[in-house]
Amino acid sequence: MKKLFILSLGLSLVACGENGKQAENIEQVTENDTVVQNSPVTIPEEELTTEEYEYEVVVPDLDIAWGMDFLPDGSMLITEKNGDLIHFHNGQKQLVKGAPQVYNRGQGGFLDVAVGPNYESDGWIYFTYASEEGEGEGGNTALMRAKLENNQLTSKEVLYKATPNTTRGQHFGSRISFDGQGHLFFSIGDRGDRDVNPQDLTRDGGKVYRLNLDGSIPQDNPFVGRENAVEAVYSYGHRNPQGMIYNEETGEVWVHEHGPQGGDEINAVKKGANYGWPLVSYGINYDGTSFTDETSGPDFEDPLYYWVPSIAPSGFVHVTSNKYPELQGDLLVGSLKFQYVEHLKLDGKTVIAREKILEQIGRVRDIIQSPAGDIYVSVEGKGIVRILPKQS
Ligand SMILES: [Ca+2]
Repeated sequence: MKKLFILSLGLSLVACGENGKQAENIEQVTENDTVVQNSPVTIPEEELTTEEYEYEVVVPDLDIAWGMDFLPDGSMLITEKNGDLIHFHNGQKQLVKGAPQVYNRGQGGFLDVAVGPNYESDGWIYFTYASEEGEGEGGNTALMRAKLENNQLTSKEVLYKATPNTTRGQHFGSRISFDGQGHLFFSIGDRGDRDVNPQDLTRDGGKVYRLNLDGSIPQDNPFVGRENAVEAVYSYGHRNPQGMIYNEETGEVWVHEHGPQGGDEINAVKKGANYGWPLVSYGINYDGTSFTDETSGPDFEDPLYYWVPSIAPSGFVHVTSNKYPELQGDLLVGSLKFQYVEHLKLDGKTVIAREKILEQIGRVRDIIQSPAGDIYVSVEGKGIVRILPKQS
């Protein structure tokens, strides 16, 4: 555990997780005006409140709509895990031709879609998916960009393909975000090989990656020039990030990631930082045994927030829209396991409350805010729904 320096008027909040571990949040404790420590927060299940929201189904009859994004004309691109790319336009679903060939196994398949930041001038759309491309049996996560012309993907370029291929079905990631400064971030999970991949900078998996929009490697990436390092890596020691946002207020990319049993995390991604998996964690193994006694350490970046028990997070939004005043400035996270959307109230970078919305809606796979400021949620077996703002 890191040492805490508690001085004069530091605001302290103590919360007990179900596993009996105690977390202290020392908010902006300072020593000679230097921020010393900001320990991770957890809020126990008993304090999770519920709030009712109405919703309407916008795109019905989808299987596992893994990712979605809006084009400038208000139409929507939707990835189905099985490999289908759907263009939802004027209330009609159209199957787009030329979608990437996906390795549909376990948690792998067609993953995220993100319309590029310069789409109106360059037409680029970005995709992540599990791919069998390259040597060896099985697959690994790939990033492609392409253009949409006459209901067909054209100008396809594979910008990244992780190696090696493996037949393991776990932890492909993956989400895509842009930082508004010409970079693309995407995630790849540890591929079910936790003791080999996440801590090894020469291997893919268990990482957050940063590329230029054309797929080239930014020369100021943290491991450029290090011998045998994967130079696209921006941060490491991650388990399986399936939610990613660019937080415009802090200028940071944030991810959430699945923990083992307990220990799902929200991390603010910092250049070159190690997020600790599997050396430190607030979780335990699924068989109840502990794989590490350490929750924190001097070489590791602490999470901003962690969940015990795990909610199995997928999809992540930082709400900037003023259509939902009670959500504005806060985070929304989908729960696959408990089948709701979690609203995390933020005070700066500190989570101060948890609220369950869309209770029992189904396994929540993705959440986005549309350019018009509406919030859309992808629910497995149901389709895509829009959360209706509360009438004042
Ligand atoms: Ca961690």
